[in-house]
Amino acid sequence: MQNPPGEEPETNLSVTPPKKWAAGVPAVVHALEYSLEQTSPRRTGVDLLAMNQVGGIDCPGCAWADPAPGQRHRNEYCENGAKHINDEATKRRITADFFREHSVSDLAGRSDMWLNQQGRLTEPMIKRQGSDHYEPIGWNDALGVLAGELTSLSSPDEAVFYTSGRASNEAAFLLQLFARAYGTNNLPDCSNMCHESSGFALSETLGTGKGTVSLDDLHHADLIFLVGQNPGTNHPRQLSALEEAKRNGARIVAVNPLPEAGLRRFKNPQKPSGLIGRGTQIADRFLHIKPGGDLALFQALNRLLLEAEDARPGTVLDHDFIDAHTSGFEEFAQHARTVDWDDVRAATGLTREEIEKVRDEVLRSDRVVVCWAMGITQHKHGVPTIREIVNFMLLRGNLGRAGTGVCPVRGHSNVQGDRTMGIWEQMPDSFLDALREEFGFDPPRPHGLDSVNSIKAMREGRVKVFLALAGNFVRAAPDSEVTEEAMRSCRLTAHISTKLNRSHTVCGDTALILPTLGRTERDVQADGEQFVTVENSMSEVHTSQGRLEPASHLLLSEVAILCRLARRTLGGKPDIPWDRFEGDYHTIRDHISRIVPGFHDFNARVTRPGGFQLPNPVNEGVFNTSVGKALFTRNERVVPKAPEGHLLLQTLRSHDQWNTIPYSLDDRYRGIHGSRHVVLVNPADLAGLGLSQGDQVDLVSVWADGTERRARNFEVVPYPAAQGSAAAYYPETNVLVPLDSVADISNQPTSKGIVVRLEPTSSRATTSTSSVSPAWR
Ligand SMILES: Nc1nc2c(c(=O)[nH]1)N[C@H]1C(S)=C(S)[C@@H](COP(=O)(O)OP(=O)(O)OC[C@H]3O[C@@H](n4cnc5c(=O)[nH]c(N)nc54)[C@H](O)[C@@H]3O)O[C@H]1N2
Ligand SMILES: Nc1nc2c(c(=O)[nH]1)N[C@H]1C(S)=C(S)[C@@H](COP(=O)(O)OP(=O)(O)OC[C@H]3O[C@@H](n4cnc5c(=O)[nH]c(N)nc54)[C@H](O)[C@@H]3O)O[C@H]1N2
Ligand code: SF4
Ligand SMILES: [Mo]
Repeated sequence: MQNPPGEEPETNLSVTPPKKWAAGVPAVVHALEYSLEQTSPRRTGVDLLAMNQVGGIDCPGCAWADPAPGQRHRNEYCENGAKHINDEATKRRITADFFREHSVSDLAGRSDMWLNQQGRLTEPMIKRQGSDHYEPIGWNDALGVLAGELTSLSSPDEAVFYTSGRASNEAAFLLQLFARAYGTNNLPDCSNMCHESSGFALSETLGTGKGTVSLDDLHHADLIFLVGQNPGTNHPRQLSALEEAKRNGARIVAVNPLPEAGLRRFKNPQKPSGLIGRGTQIADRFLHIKPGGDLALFQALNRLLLEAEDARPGTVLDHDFIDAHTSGFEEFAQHARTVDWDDVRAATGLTREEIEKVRDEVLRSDRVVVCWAMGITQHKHGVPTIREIVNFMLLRGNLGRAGTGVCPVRGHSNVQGDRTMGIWEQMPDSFLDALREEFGFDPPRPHGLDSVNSIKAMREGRVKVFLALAGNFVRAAPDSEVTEEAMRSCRLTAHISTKLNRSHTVCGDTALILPTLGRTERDVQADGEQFVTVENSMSEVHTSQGRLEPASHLLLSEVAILCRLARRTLGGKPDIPWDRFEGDYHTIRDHISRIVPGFHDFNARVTRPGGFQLPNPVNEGVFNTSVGKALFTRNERVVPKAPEGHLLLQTLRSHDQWNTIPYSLDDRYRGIHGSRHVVLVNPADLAGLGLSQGDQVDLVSVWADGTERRARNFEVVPYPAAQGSAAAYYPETNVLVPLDSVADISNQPTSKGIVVRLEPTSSRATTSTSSVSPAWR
């Protein structure tokens, strides 16, 4: 039996015990293996030493912050950063011959991994209506086709402009400027599927959508929570910060349905002791929580803190802070006292004693930081969960002081910067007013379409043109079959990309591939060599400058593509100096400095070593909420439940993938080798379901409207997942997430917490052979 298109047909699973530590010698060796295979050693060496250094290349991986300039290591990167950069710097090339050989239908049957491994895109290509092949096209003609479609639409709202978080600030700013000058706020982005819940919850309660901590705060916290986050795999250098915090005496509480390797021990590859020693223990306490139980956990902790205050008045809560800076305490407290311990137990799977021990940790700690990521945001109740975390922080004034704060750990290297630059379908009037002042046109005011609503609009024929600045929309989005049908119903789909992916193969009547420079490459324009800028998870803005020769002389920079497209489409109205923008990126930054708060003297400040940090109002005691104070909120209780015989599935990343792109079929830290078609389930659940290790199952999700969705041929792996839960890899399981299954308020797809049943596959997959050893010892 074949796996569906986009997925590896051949698998050969073997399972070893999950690792109990992350990032030591094997991590480094593994990255080098990947580099040597994809690039020449010389090229690799040049790239890696420039990575995350002052004046060098910002790692195109995650958004973790760099240490202060004087404190950086010679090798300031992790295994994954090395893999990401080498994936871009590969020597392999996709030329016109490749597309002559492979039809679009052929490519649509290939796996994500295969498509990515074909190398860098080198020249613009078009698939014309009725044809099944991409063919070469000149830049002028390609942009002419796109501009022609855009100008022929009956309304600008019939186009959407998607952005993925690897785009630079300059490119992101230009894309939103172009879209708004053209007449639409349809600016969906990967953030709609990532930290949207964080943005909504934090803006409402604290008046800023961004995290409030710096690396220094983490280093000096007494207690750090890691909730719904897998730093060993997804933010490896966070482990160095946690190691430093522990050296300074911090304690760490990890909350996760999986005992991830990076939450246990860290062997620092940048230190001699990291190579041979036992490493640093990361979590002092591990809460093996049920998926979606975090809201109940923080509600329980908040109740315990209120009761501790009752027992010893004046010693637990920060009354000065609450009185001066918050609103809604009484209503919140009244509600919090009604938390029911049976509900908490049912929602979290944790005992009251376990939670009381965490309360004691909190009471011993003057400075607390809470970090979170997709394990929180991608639930239906992601927004209330984050609000409840904010309640928890407000109670003891753990905001705005050194060593305290909230830390939504961002994914893509510049996802936060793209938002700052205006990539959002709901930018506030203050930003739109500033655009009007600066450029003299009236940006549209009605909110545009986010990712989920874009798919709905495409499906219903309301959107006809899709342009993506980076990313792999059809694989990142939920409900894969629905999304693919929506993309195929467009008149034109176009992608500004570095590498081939499935979104190029699931296309509209006409499709364009617009190949672009990557971060690693020199970007030379009319006024000389350019750099771009990015913002990390801690709101630090700095430069990134590529050093390699471009993969092809036909590549244009993202900025150049957008400027030329804008000129062709808008024909000089409004009067925006696109030519000057293309020739010299300083001119773009000049405009940004007058539009985006915190960016004054942008060009001067960003070229200082380490760049500059954007101010966070919370750290200045300012809460720009509806009432001018931080808000306590009352959040309804949620006890996530799967019906009898079902499990709550989370879709997550392996150690060897970058979002929609698997680099290999292995997940070393979890002990999975040779296949991604696995489902990790607690042995007790397996026993209850009459399943055992190595069984082949289909994952069947059941949605409220009675429809079912199926992901075929997964091999069962017993794993220490919290009882009642299951885990399987994204994007293979996106097919299971209904388009309507979104988080309340944020409209973010619920990629965690999907109700599924495991149905034995009728005939065993003939392509799969297993040599399975127990995963859990
Ligand atoms: N190597 C690598 N690095 C990456 C990426 C990548 O694909 N590969 N992607 C980048 C991007 S865009 C992002 S957004 C980040 C994502 O970073 P993460 O959020 O760490 O990514 P996920 O793999 O989705 O893992 C979610 C974690 O939350 C846990 N979890 C799931 N459900 C729950 C729950 O209900 N409660 C709690 N407490 N925990 C839960 C899972 O077990 C897992 O450990 O990583 C970035 N970095
Ligand atoms: N089920 C499920 N779905 C999820 C998630 C999940 O946890 N579970 N996570 C969600 C999250 S957090 C995110 S962020 C999204 C990710 O969604 P996306 O950001 O859309 O996906 P990526 O896989 O990061 O995109 C990879 C592609 O980006 C292009 N690219 C890479 N570098 C560059 C560059 O420098 N310039 C340009 N122009 N293109 C470039 C390449 O062509 C590459 O193929 O997926 C979301 N979807
Ligand atoms: S932690 Fe993130 S930013 Fe740092 S080197 Fe690794 S992937 Fe790159
Ligand atoms: Mo993300």
